[in-house]
Amino acid sequence: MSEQNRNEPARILQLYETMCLIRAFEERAEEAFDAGLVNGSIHQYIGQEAVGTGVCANLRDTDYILSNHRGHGHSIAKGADPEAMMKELMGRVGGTSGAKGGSMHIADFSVGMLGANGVLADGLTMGVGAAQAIALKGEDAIVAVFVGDGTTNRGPFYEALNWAMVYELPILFVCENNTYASSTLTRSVTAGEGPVARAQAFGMPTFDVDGNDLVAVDAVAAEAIGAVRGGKGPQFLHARTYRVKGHISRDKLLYRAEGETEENWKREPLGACAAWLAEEGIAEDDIAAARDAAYARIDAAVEAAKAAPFPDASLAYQDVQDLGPPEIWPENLRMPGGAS
Ligand SMILES: Cc1ncc(C[n+]2csc(CCOP(=O)(O)OP(=O)(O)O)c2C)c(N)n1
Ligand SMILES: [Mg+2]
Repeated sequence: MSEQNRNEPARILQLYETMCLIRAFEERAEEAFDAGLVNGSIHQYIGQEAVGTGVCANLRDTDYILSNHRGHGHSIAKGADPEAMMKELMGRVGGTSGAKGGSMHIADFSVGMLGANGVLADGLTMGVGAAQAIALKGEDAIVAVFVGDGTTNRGPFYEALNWAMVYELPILFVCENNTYASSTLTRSVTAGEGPVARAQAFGMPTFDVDGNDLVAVDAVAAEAIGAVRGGKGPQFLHARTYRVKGHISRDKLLYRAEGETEENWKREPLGACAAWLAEEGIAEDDIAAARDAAYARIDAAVEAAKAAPFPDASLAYQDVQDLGPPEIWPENLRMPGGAS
């Protein structure tokens, strides 16, 4: 895409639709969770849609991403099929990970989505591994890794940044600073000046952006990704945003100040993007149509997931590694007749 096309309203309208797809997915996923259709827990991306969307809009199909526990939005933005994702959440046949992963282990290698991950910071080290593989094989691709603000207090964050710099790997680190780490205000447990200063300590070029502004994220991501692709080594993009929903869907937000959520809700990215599009001359009907199309697609995904069967129990051990020798498996994991 040429630089003139970057702020093209038609392009931003498409990205707005992607953000709506993510928003609709998260809302319907919560409804499905409340209805008892989803096991485990779900971490919603509501309020952060502009980050994943703006970054992935600048990646190629052949590029890779690594996600974290809050991975639905990253997956959709990279092109994963929301219907297969909803099936994964509900544990049905056709799920992205064969119904064995659930919300925190969505992966879709066909679109370069190498995996969400429940262990904080492990996406970073895996992303560095993927970037190292690209470098060794001489592939024309890059990796983007999404990491939360709280996770920058974990050791693997430093290992990952250090290794990436030492080997000048083709990787973009995207720090989504949504203000919280679970119920903790991240700044209250973080020494120093924060994620940007920490990345700079490794000599890594950094970018800082309003993560609720899709147009801004898109532009900054283009610059940062351009630098990675141009052989300038690892880059660090810090996106300031806010997690308007709870850490998990059942979080009652008791640790927040009165009015805090409402105040931040006024800055959520979809409304701001719709206003930008209207100012740029896109008809209200076209903006509404993009939103409606996204919700219709997700509603159909929910219906398809509900209608899909659960996998046959005989598949439980397929694709599962490292159970050890069958004789040490617990009784309830042994297959009838001793088959493995
Ligand atoms: C190694 C590890 N420690 C703790 C947890 C529990 N945990 C899950 S999410 C989370 C907070 C993460 O905060 P942040 O990195 O800011 O991401 P956010 O949830 O805000 O997107 C914690 C402590 C975990 N999953 N993995
Ligand atoms: Mg956070």
